[in-house]
Amino acid sequence: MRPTRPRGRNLAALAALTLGLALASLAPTTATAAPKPPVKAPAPAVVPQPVAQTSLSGSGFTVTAQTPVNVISSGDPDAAGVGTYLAGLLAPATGYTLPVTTTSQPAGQAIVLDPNGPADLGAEGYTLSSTGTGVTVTAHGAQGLFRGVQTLRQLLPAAIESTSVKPGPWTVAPVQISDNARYSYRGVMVDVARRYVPMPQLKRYIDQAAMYKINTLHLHLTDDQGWRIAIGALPSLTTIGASTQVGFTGGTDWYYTAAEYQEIVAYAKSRFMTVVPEIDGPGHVTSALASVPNLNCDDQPSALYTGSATGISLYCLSDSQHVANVSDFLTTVIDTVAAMTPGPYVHLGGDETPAATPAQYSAYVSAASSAVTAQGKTVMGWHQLGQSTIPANSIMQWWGGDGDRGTIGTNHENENVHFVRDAVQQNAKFVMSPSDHAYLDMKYDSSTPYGLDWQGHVSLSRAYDWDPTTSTAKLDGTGSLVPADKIAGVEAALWADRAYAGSHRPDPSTSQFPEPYAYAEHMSFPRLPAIAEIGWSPRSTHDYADFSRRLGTHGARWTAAGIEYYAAPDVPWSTPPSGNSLIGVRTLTTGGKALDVPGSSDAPDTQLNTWTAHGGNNQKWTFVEQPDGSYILVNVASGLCADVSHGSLSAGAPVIQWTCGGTTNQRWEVTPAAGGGSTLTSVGSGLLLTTASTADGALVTQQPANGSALQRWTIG
Ligand code: TNX
Repeated sequence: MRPTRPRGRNLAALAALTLGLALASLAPTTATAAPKPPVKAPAPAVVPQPVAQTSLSGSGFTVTAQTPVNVISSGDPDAAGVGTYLAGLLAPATGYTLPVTTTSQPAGQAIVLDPNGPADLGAEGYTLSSTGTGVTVTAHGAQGLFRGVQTLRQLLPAAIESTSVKPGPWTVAPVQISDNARYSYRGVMVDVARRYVPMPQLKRYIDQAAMYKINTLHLHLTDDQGWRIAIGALPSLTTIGASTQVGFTGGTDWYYTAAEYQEIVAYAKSRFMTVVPEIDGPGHVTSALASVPNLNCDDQPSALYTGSATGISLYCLSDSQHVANVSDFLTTVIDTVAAMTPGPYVHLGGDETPAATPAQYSAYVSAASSAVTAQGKTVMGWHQLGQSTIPANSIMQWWGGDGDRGTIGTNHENENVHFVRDAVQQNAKFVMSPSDHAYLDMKYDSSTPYGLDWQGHVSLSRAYDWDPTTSTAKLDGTGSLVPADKIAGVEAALWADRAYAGSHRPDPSTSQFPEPYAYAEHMSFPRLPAIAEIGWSPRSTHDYADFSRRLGTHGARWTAAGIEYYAAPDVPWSTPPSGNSLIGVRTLTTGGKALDVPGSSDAPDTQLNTWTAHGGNNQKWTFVEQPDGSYILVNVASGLCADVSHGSLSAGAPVIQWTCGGTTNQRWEVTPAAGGGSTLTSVGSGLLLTTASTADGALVTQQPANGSALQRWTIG
């Protein structure tokens, strides 16, 4: 027997887990059991975990088409907007248009949003009370109401996240909650430079992050591979600098116009999220060097860059004329960006500049930071920025990991440790993004189809298993470089150096570009909620077993919302598998020929065919049910998954085997077919698994439904 691979084991464990859950729900109850005590409803599964929560008796409050949303009058003009937002949130699944009114006299049987709570709730704290007679969220201002509304939505059934009308009933679990944020900065960074993210997808991601009380959106707007923000006085930055991204050239609209950027800022603000724009430098600047010749020492434009390397570029800072050029350039850019950014921060990057001398690096920091402070903004930067003089109150972003921590206090402390010490000496504050826990671009495990692994694999438990107060401490947790009172908060970072991989790369022969941002959802869910909980919840509630139990109920929410999450194998996902008998090892035959990996090949990208059925492992497929009820098909011989090549949406695209990732081009809906057998429809394309003929070696592709026997499979 060939050894089982880790990937195979994971999937087998997942299959066993989902099957186990299905069987448990079918287990008979014993007739002789003693009378049971009254069953208390399970504690609501809120993520991030609230500070204090008590389940109440009773059946809770049921929202109906007549339930009013009463916003209590206050001096805060944004409070009514939270009421409207809540009604909008509940509308798609309930089909209700709840009346929103501002009033000093709430009705009974209402959802009441009261922004007149005590000042000691702070900007984000709230209390929530849900009983049979209504739900009341109380806060000190609109922002706290908004955070409380995120909790309220999690007290409703998972189907509330559905984008189409569902039957209900819409009952809010009976509970008393008192809650507040541990840290005031809880961010997520999106690398729109390596991969441009179109507006609708960025807004969708903002909504997803807001659900977990993330309050800061850091946009990594510039890097070697692309410049994504229009600067009116420097049009070449977008005509030239925005024309590339990793793996692609020729873009004409891969950037945000000033109006679009302001639209993002406004959208984020409506979700009580602050935008932090990052203009990275003095490295990560090829897109600028290609657009503005006098930033180069020879005054010639650099070539554009579409690869995935880092540490490859530097502004010319080696003579006073070029320092002046860079300074003028940065002043123009930062003035423009700051004027469009209501939030207090501009992020100056500062990472990965192997070629910079200390003097060159300082020249950059000095020019860039004076431009920021001249606009009344606060400097943020990656922790390397601390090596230079930084303005008072700057915020440094720590991205080191255990490798750096291991050198603290030894006689070979590394430069990351030095830079942090330098910044602390300058009284800087810190946002913690330890790359071995909070980097959403790290693979979960070896089967993750995208991402990097320079910090190893970051499973869900690793994403959860850290604390900001020790993330710059020695490995034994003592001697934190950053004092606890200098920690502003946490940030998850969704870099996009490898946002495409293998079959997930859009098919260049079609116009299907860009593909939906499956990368963001697969890498962020479930890890972003883990980072969000670290930023919001008290350390005393930190408990992975409890977190994963609560989070397990969110899979059904994400499925309802259409979020393509990664079903981490150690989470008890409650989305019940349908109990469908297909789970397990199966064969697929049509006309006596079986779906087959030719030659028992181990190689990814091998096109599947059909061959006389012989019972070999290369004709056996493990069906693993997915949260949406579809299946992935894992070949027993190769451990690879049946996959529509390149995620193609075109008829005739080959069906190949590829590393399992659970993305939509690997999910198949099984439907009984008229005329016998079942069709397998690709969730990604809507086209059917089809063999070319009944001859041995006939190739398998996706095709539109045509009723042919070559699309009707017997699942044995
Ligand atoms: C390092 S950590 C970078 C980014 C890459 C990332 C990939 C840091 C501030 N810079 O340029 O995208 O690793 O994981």
